[in-house]
Amino acid sequence: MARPCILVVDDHPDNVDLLRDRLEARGYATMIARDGEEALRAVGAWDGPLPPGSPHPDLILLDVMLPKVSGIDVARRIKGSRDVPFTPIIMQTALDSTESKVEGLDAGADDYITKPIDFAELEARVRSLLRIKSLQEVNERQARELLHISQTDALTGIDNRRYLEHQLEAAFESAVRLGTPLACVLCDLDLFKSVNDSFGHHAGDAVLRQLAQLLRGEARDGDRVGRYGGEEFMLILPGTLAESAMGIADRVREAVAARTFVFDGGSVDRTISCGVAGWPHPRIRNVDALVRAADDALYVAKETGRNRVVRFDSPEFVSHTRTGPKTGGSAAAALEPTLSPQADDGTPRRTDDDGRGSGGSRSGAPRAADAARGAATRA
Ligand code: GH3
Ligand code: MG
Ligand code: MG
Repeated sequence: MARPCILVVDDHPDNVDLLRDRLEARGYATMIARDGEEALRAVGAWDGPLPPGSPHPDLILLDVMLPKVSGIDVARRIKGSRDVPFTPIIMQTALDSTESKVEGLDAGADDYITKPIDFAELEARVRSLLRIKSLQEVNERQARELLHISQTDALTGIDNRRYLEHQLEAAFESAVRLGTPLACVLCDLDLFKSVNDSFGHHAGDAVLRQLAQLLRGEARDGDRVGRYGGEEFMLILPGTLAESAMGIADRVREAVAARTFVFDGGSVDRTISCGVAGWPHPRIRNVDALVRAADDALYVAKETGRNRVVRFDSPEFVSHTRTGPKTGGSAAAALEPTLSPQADDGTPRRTDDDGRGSGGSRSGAPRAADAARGAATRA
């Protein structure tokens, strides 16, 4: 392990020399700052964060009386800065100055030591704070890992449903605030059950993993791709009109159709169907309506033959909704609630939670709109 590095902040050259020599003799690396400004620069709290990879002290030994910026202000600024990782501060105070000890601790110092410095005591305090720092780092790493796990789909490694919904909420809010368009694409593997049935679950899992990577590869910076459930994936496309999203979804559809998915012991070709919806749209006033619209469009894509992209409210969508599907009769009933009159607050009113029926081939999987409606009910 690298030697811990201590930033000695003191304007008296004799003190600096003494502290540096003693600390280095005990195996610590040192950095020196001779005033408050230099100290703040050394940790990236003066004019912006340090460039990545710059040396950063593990602990700061800070004098109270300093030129330019006082030790108290240095402590306050370091502890108040989001750019500076947790760095313990030991304040050096005069023996008789209770006031500056209190002020230093209140400003964020983690400990203090009185002058003249007793080196055995200083070393013990340094060791103790470095222990706390490494525990803190373990905690932070674990928190980052937990956050990542809570946002990631375990099978495919892309965003999970919970995180997608969070991102979609944020994207929708931002679209409404800035008046920029937002598109949502739901993609569902066609006849995927037969992959499991013919080749086993491990083959199905491999297909899902490869599809996730393909979708991620097709996404642009700023887009989000996640697994919405089972064999259903969502693309969130900020700044994209539904019409442009149709082009993107069709490119993705073609890429999937051209792809052969491989697994242990074989390979299989599959296609996807996509439903596209976008804001602004007179009937899409919130995230639930957006997801429901994309899901209704996906349903029509399935009903009209699969390996297709359908946009919510397109002429094809409307005519299919009017005439009803050839099989099952479910789509018209399913769409009716979405297309029913708006509620007083302008949001589409869903009048029939069970109107979807079970015709068509999507009956086995929970529909995204159903889930979204469930979420809305819970909210
Ligand atoms: P459609 O074209 O109508 O979408 O037909 P489909 O066969 O894709 O749809 P269906 O809803 O009948 O079947 C979805 C299948 O997806 C059934 C389920 O076992 C499978 N599936 C869902 N999640 C996973 C998973 O994590 N791994 C594997 N291997 N299969 C999964
Ligand atoms: Mg499917
Ligand atoms: Mg499905």
